[in-house]
Amino acid sequence: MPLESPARIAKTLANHGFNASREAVTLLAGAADTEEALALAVEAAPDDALVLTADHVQRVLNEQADDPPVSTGAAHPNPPDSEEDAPVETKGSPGGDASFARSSDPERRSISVAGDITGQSTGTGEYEDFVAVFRDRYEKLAGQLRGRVNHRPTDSLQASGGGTDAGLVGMVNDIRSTAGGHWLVELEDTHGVFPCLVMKDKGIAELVDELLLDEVIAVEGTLSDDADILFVDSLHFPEVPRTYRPNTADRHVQAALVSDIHVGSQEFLADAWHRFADWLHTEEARHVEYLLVAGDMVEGVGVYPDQDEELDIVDIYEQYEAFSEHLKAVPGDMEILLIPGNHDAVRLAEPQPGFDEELRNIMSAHDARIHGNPALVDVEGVQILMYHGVSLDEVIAELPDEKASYDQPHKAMYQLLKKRHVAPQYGGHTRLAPEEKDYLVMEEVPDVFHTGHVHKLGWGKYRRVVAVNSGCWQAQTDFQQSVNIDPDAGFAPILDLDTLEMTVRDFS
Ligand code: D5M
Ligand code: FE
Ligand code: ZN
Repeated sequence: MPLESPARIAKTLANHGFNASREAVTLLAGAADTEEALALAVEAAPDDALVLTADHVQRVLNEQADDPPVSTGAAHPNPPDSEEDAPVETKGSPGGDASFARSSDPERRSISVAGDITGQSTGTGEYEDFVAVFRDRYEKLAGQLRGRVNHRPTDSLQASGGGTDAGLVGMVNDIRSTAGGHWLVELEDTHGVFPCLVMKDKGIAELVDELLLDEVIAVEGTLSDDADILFVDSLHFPEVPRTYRPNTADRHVQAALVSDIHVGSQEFLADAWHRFADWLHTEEARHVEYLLVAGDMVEGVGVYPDQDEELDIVDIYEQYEAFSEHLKAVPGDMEILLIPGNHDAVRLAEPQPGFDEELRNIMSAHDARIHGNPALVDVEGVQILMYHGVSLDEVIAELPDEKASYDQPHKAMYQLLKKRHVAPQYGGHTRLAPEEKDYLVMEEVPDVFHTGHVHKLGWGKYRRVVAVNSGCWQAQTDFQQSVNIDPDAGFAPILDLDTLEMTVRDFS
């Protein structure tokens, strides 16, 4: 049955607990994108509404008509998300001009951070801590999903009886293909596990491609005759609500979002970095008042096998001293915020705390703010989720190319937004530090999601949330050459905080 059929629309609405007026169903059936209109109408309807009226639907359709299509960056002269790999629009002009002041009086600036592990770590590495962190993840993400399905705990499903409709919210424990080519997804909640079968000929089978272990999803379907397996009809991710409207700053002000500087590596591009720093001193950059760095300040030591052969500075402290010198080239009247990455001298397991006292003292240039990875940074009202991005390697390895690839790193970021977790799958590339709570859950929808790590530049919008992966300042390493990673080095993404438009400056 096509989604546009009135019967299907009515059934979908009923699943969400709504009766619908005939006019509402007709309006939805006639919408340009019925699926989106239906989802929006359900989301926008008041919680206590029993009947979805034509009014509710009309309001949603009007809004849809007003909105530019998402994921294209609308008025952007050089559309992000385009398939071409020439995302850059402007060359930064060379040369410095120190004869002007930054646009604004520092009194108007505001920056604060939430969700930072720094100084809060309680984990002892014991088994109980793993139990606690996964329980917290489940509780938080299940809380986001519960309203959407009529769910039961795993241990009471069998009692509902064979053949009945049932729903379940659980953490993905196992994904297997069956001999017949279907998918068996085992979901776990705080009561136990339950097998869920996704038939290969169902439209939702392609969603199984997007699943990662340890993420939390909801499913609905019908129980088998013995009530020991659930045949899945629908599958839901925690998601960014389609109705989400990002926050913006009250004035024209910009932030440079960079990462992966890798000072200390022979491939660190000092010249490109200094062209960037010089540009920041020019009039053209007078609105760029914030510099956010999403990890890998330095190359580090012993991060990867044979890395020492490519080191320019072999001592880790000297690397940070050199980084601090390069940071001094940036104007002192900017606000600077740093979080660590996997090359930095903090624990590798996530969440990573900010640099310790000794390193802070070395990096004291310009009083940079130092936080953990991830960190939710509020810059003049805009919520910027900074995360270094090690899990992107995992998402790219596990998901099909069109959903996540090194050439379009922002699409891998969309998957994390959809799952509302920065590093869902535990045990591969991503190391998880057991803590009392899961700092890696996106409890709030960010307005901007800023990552690095994969050394590729890419940006786009996912349901109006800006996702930016910022490239790097390090030329291709031998390892990257051996696996054909061609890094985007020497670019600075600049974000307008009042409009959330992006411009990328080329200093390569
Ligand atoms: O990693 C930059 C990118 O390159 C990221 O996608 C991981 C990958 N990379 C780089 N070196 C290695 C080695 N030796 N093994 C596996 N993957 C690697 P970054 O950690 O930011 O330098
Ligand atoms: Fe890096
Ligand atoms: Zn990295």
